Amino acid sequence: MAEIKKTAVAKAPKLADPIASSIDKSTQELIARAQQLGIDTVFDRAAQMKPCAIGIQGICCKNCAMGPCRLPLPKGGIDGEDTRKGLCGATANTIAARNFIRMIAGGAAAHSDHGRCVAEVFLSAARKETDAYKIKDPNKLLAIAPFFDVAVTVEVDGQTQDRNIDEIALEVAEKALNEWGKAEGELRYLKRAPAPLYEKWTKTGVKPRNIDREIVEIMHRTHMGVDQDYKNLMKQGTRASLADGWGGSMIATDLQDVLFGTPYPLQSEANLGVMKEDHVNIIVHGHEPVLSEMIVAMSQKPEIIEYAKSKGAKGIQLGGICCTANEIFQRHGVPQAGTYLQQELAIITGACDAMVVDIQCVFQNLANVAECFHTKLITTHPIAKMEQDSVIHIEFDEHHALEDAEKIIRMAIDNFQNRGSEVMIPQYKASAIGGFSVESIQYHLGGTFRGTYYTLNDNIINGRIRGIAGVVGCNNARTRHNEAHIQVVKELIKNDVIVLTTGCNGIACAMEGLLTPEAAAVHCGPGLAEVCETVGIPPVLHMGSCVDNSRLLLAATEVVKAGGLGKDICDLPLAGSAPEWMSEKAISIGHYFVASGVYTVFGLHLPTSGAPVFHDYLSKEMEKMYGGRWDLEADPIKHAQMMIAHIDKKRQELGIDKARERVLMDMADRQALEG
Ligand code: SF4
Ligand code: MSK
Repeated sequence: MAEIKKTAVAKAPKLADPIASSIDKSTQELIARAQQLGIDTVFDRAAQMKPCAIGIQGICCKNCAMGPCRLPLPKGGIDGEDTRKGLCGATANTIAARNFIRMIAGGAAAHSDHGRCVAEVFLSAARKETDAYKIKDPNKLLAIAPFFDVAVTVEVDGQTQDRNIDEIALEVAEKALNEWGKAEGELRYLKRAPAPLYEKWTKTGVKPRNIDREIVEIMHRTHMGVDQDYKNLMKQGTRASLADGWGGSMIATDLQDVLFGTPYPLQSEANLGVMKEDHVNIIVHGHEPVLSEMIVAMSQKPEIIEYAKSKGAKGIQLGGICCTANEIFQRHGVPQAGTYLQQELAIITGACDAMVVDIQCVFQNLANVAECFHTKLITTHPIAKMEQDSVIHIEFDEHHALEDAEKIIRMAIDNFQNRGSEVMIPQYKASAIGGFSVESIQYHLGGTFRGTYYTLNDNIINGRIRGIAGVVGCNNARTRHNEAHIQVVKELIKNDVIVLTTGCNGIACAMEGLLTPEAAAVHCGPGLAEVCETVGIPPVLHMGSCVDNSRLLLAATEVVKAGGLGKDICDLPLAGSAPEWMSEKAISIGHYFVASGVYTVFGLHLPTSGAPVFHDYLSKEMEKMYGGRWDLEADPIKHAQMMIAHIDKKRQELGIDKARERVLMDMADRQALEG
């Protein structure tokens, strides 16, 4: 039996209230369980440490050693001229804008470096340097090749013939990798956007040149004494965020689909109740499917399952946390064990035999929690290690990927016998359907015969579907876990707005049972319920991980192409949301949504409130340039209503508001008849 070791919380005894910390029962039970065992979790730490009141407003600058310079808003706000300045004279607007675009740089770097890693693995696969990775979806490869100017056919003796798929793969791989550092030109994928949007980017001078350059330039411009005009700083922020959404993230999504398969709907389950007491439980956490795909493949091998049985387990149960969960859920139906805020709790079940992490959103405190149990915590990425000695580092390399995966899984299996008696797996889980890629939505809603999103558009035009919302993003321990996610989504679908989800919102919706067709009858307005029932889809469509927000951009583009709803993304009855955001990646995503024409509402707070002029620039002026703008609302119902008001405004501008009134009248008539 593993001995429970206690981590130090003695000096800060204030503990989180489990019920006030999360709407999810499994989370509540495990927070209480951790407290019983004397193990601190993020929820307790949030109760013990308040955020900095100045930093939260975005007006603390530490970009040189004369600072940090802190520019708090005077009590009662600014009356007259804003005279606040740092030692160098930097205004609140400059400081907030520099901080904001540094967040974009951090987020864009994270997504894009993930994309680069996938592109490198893809290149290895194309060069046949590895047996582990193969092209699983040649059709997707053929679909993206033209964007890289790679021919898919060849003329032989006056006849057009299909080109060898390996040759195409090699050329696409080399050209895709070139997008990170090419010396001239612009990102190739920008041309996938609707033409008017591309024109806006041209006119405002924000087309990214290559991915890395835009991120580096942010670090230069925000260095002490360089760019000191918030508008010019934001111009670079826009460039870098577009390099993320229409660059690094989009390439990551596409190449992952080519290598691992484009998602199509499949069924699974979500929440910590997916862990099984009599199985070897392996939790995969982080972001890059390059690793988790190999773990999934290896865990299904008969000899590995036999090995688990030889150690007394009934089998191997995989579960995902964060975006790794989304990646293996959408392609393999591997259950989602939980969202970002549940990572420590998966170990506190006492039944986690190994937690395998790669990059992004991984708590360093996992190591302290794992030390209290038998759990092996395994880091796998060369850029993401932990200082604690208890953490095992097994560096994952595409050239021996399957061997690495086997080593990790055997280590977990061997560890099964070391479990203590303190196993407590909360018995909560929900069914969930995932796998709604742009292609599979087209198949479900549009039909392949038209090859467009025509049926979706038709239902928007006739008013059964009021509009589309992209609801995405993280959890944040400063707000009740999953509450805003679920309230925003429920309010939207109640009002006939179909929801596209990614990231931890997708997992939260899965845990709440919203990713099932049956949820439509319970939670949706009559129009959306009717469409979901007819087509057999959930009202909330799970479109993948954080890099897969690029799927949302392309889905919106497909809606534009299908016709009848304007000529650009900003014309659509569409809004974006991140109700519980926390990461720099969320800011990058939020900004590429805005710069692509999407009205985007964030929950909690934005690090702009201390610089009202800069805040207004984001929330008002941006719309004049790109058709999208930022907004902020912490109250989930008001948040959703603001999105609905925007959707209604767009319906009115499109002249389709009357159609919806008629549909609602029909439903009222029908209800009156039924009554
Ligand atoms: Fe202060 Fe200016 Fe240095 Fe920032 S760059 S810390 S505002 S002196
Ligand atoms: S994992 S970035 S907490 S969505 Fe992509 Fe979740 Fe946010 Fe990480």
